[in-house]
Amino acid sequence: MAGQPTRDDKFSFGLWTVGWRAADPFGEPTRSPLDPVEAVHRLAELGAWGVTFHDDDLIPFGSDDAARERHIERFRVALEATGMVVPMATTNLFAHPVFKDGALTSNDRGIRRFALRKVMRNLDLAAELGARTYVLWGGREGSETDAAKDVRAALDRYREGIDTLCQYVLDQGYDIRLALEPKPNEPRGDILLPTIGHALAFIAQLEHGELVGVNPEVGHEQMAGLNFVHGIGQALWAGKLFHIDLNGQKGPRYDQDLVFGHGDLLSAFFLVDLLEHGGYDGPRHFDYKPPRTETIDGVWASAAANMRTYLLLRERAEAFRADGRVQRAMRRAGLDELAVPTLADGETPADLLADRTAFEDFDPDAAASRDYGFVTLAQLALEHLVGAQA
Ligand SMILES: [Mn+2]
Repeated sequence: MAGQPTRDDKFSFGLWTVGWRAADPFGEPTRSPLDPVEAVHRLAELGAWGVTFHDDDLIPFGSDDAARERHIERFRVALEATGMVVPMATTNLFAHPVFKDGALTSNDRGIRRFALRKVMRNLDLAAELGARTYVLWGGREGSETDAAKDVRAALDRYREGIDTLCQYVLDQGYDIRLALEPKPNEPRGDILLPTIGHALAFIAQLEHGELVGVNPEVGHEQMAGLNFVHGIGQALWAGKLFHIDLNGQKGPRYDQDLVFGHGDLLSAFFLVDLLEHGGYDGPRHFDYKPPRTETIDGVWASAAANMRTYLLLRERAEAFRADGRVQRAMRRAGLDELAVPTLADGETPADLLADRTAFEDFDPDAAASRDYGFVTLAQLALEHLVGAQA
């Protein structure tokens, strides 16, 4: 059975996850505030490796310089005492009413300049604490009506903002890369860069695109009805999976932020299989919300559940790949054949035209009669997932 999480598993949590007080649009908080220092200690005891934060999670908005330093110092002491690292940091560009029409793409130019300064200030702290990834979730970058936002101008401003931040990182010599986090809607009616695909296309237009990747979240893609495993596959293929937010979601509805695996479990299985075998070596970061029904005991139980679910799925994915029947089913399905280039080494379009076996003598009906056996393979995956093949 899967063991306890260790630092080598690279599990990390946002301070805002376990620290969520469970206020929702219809109800007041059900839990008391959680001291970030307590969060660091408890997460370390549970086997986590890292902790991440928005500037305002650590330093309440509007704190003066002296108070800011005190908050940072207490946090630093907790990190040193526990050995926890800060692999990623991010900016709260959504909570304060000033950001009600967005931050980097607000129609108000002064707000855009203030937002850039807020990010730059927290980038300094991120670098100081050793973070290598800086996430930008543009939750308020968007609109409720198409009359209110010129999307082309907004994307110009978004690009200008990200280019400016990249230039700042380069000027300061920080060893930090930026990661954009797509989401289709909520809190805005429609959010800019709604999916992994939109974000990748945007990154291709940047001046320093090499410094910018994505931080996809399970639930965000599933809110858009998309296949998260395919999205992660494309982000890996593009060399752009800089970070990942793991959680659970039950289809297209509001952003549920469930415990990892507590939504689409089969997708979670294939996701862990892909992360473990697809060359991703970054943090396994949980961005979830302990349900509003839970007390602080349930908060820690849910944090532990995220990590345990990941380890169980990793164990099942390894057993799946090691099973001889699975390997035979994969060959029958043609997975190895898909890895073979369609043209031979050095073959040109003219050579392909000259190859009669490719067309004139090709028998489509015979080829169409192939049985791929995908159902057998899918069932083997399911049986490994539920432990029937353990
Ligand atoms: Mn979410």
